[in-house]
Amino acid sequence: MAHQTAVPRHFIIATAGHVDHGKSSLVKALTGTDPDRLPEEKARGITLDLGFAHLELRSPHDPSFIFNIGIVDVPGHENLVKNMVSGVGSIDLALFVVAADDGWMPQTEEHLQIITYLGVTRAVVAITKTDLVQFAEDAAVAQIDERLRGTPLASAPIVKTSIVTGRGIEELKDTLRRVLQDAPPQQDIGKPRLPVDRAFTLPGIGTVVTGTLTGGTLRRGQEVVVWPSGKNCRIRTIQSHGSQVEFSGPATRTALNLPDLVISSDLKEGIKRGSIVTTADLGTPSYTLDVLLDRSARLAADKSAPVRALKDGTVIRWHCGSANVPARLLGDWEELAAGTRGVGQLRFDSPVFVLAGEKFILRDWSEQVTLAGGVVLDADADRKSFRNDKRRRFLQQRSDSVSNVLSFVDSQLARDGAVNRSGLLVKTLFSLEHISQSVSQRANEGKVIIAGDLVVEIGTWTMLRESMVRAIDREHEAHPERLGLSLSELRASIEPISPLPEIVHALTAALCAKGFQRVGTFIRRKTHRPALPSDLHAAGQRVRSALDDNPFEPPSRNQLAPDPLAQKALRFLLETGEAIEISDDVVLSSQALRQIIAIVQKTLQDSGSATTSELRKAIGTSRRIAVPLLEFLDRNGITRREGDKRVLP
Ligand SMILES: Nc1nc2c(ncn2[C@@H]2O[C@H](COP(=O)(O)OP(=O)(O)OP(=O)(O)O)[C@@H](O)[C@H]2O)c(=O)[nH]1
Ligand SMILES: [Mg+2]
Repeated sequence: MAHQTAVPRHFIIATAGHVDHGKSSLVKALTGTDPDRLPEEKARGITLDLGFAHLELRSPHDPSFIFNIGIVDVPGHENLVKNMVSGVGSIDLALFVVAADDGWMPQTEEHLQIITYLGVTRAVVAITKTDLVQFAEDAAVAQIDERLRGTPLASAPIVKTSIVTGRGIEELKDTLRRVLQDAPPQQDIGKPRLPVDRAFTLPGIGTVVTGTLTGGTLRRGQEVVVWPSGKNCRIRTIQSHGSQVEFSGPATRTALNLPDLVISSDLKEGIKRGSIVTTADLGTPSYTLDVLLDRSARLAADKSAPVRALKDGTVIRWHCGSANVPARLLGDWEELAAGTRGVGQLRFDSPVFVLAGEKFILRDWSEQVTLAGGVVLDADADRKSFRNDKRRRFLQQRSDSVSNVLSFVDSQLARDGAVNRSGLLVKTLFSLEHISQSVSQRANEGKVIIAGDLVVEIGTWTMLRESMVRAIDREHEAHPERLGLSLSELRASIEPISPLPEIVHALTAALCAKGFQRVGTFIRRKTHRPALPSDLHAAGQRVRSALDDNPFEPPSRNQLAPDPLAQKALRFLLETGEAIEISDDVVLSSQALRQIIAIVQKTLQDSGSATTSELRKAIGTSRRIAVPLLEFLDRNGITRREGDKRVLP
């Protein structure tokens, strides 16, 4: 038989259910660990804060297959829902607890809504305390079926249990195994985040934080950043389920020793519940999020309590991961009704670190009720463009497919036109590999152009290229005597549309590959031949003949071009290279310069070196020309000055 090694798969389970329904007792029966760890919890027999336990199960089909499960036990009390919410982010399965003698209660309902908002689709329902009822069991099952109908948890298996008789505990384990067998492991998208749910100090060890790691792997010795404080530190050690480990991956309860950090009641100063440990390459926190909100239709089902208003401008509490932060909500609606969805914006006084695609819960300011769930559409939203059409289209496109990477790429490019590839969708729940594949797909379809680090939407690319071509043609038409459009004017021609400097390079290169040409600092159509416009013809001829009459001894620049018309004509000859500017005052025809260079080179070859006066005689010109001319030749590397002589370089 082939040797099989056990492959642990990591999952996170959280309990859910009304106060006193037996959640913690069930966790203890499953794992042997009492999740109620605080003395006050033990004294009062109630869970106040999150508790944790570890359960290892083997697959029914393949005993070498190990489920390594972190269990988060949540409090059920109505005043402690805020603590419950901080324990159920990124869980794989909800262990939904309903006491047989009590049935469906308010926090059973509220917890169901919360885990549904957070996108949890797997659950196992445990009916507890069956030893206390004799005939009510089937009624409990029927009630649960009825309450779960139409929800993502409608097909959740129901197991009848009692911790007094031990009934159903093994069946519950079997059921968990069966459901988890089909659950996909949480993805490693290369973006590790650890929302801190506990932070404490151990003597001799220093600060330790715990949380449910998601999205990637953290290693011992790795440099991490803690938001929103922005403090950097190195992970000294990592523990998972009580053992030291080298690294920890997604869906793992993880404890990090971060000795350099201080625990602080102020998130901006240090670390505590609500902080997030991540890597520095994932960007920085934001003060503004664009979001899609979802209000459960079930809110309206409870006739005893009116549905809380969710108006544009409401101040609410935002719960995401372990964070619980006040925010102002702006909406594209008067009041978001139960059973509807709507796009809104959340504005924070202190920044939050979150990725687009992450789900969250909104609760009222006084922490009494759960108002809505939501998903982040843009983690770096802009307050100024809140009501503009481009943003609306962008958010609509994302709302329609919040987990589709292509839709995110498309919406980003439709809004921004051109983006830097390396920064594209960093603050989203997509891996760099998926983002890059999507960009390549769109490039193959001809929908985007990739130019270096730039990705440009094809419509934007075409529009920018056309406006560049128009600018060049306008220049050719207005100034046929010039070489073309200067590159700085070319840049200015598209700056109002796209300020990214790289795009000018990319577009210039594309133009030069097809029909255009760079000449020095100018760009022109290849077919463009600079020509003197008719009104400059006569002036041009006068300048040319003045240069040619006595080519080695032409008149000074002022005499050559005494009026604006002649100056324009001279500028044309200089730009096209027909004439060369030797100094401010001296201009030669390029033909004369070529002849002079030949004479100078021959003289220096023959005699090794020559003084200014010797060279002047050899050329046959005056001192007025010779001095600046030889300086010009020095500057251009044709001659070299040695004392009062010139030599070949
Ligand atoms: N008879 C009986 N009592 C149970 C059973 N399960 C739990 N209990 C009792 O119910 C009470 C509440 O149990 P817990 O496990 O603390 O309930 P909980 O859901 O964790 O409560 P909170 O965390 O405060 O919401 C305790 O006194 C338990 O002993 C059961 O199967 N049968
Ligand atoms: Mg409890």
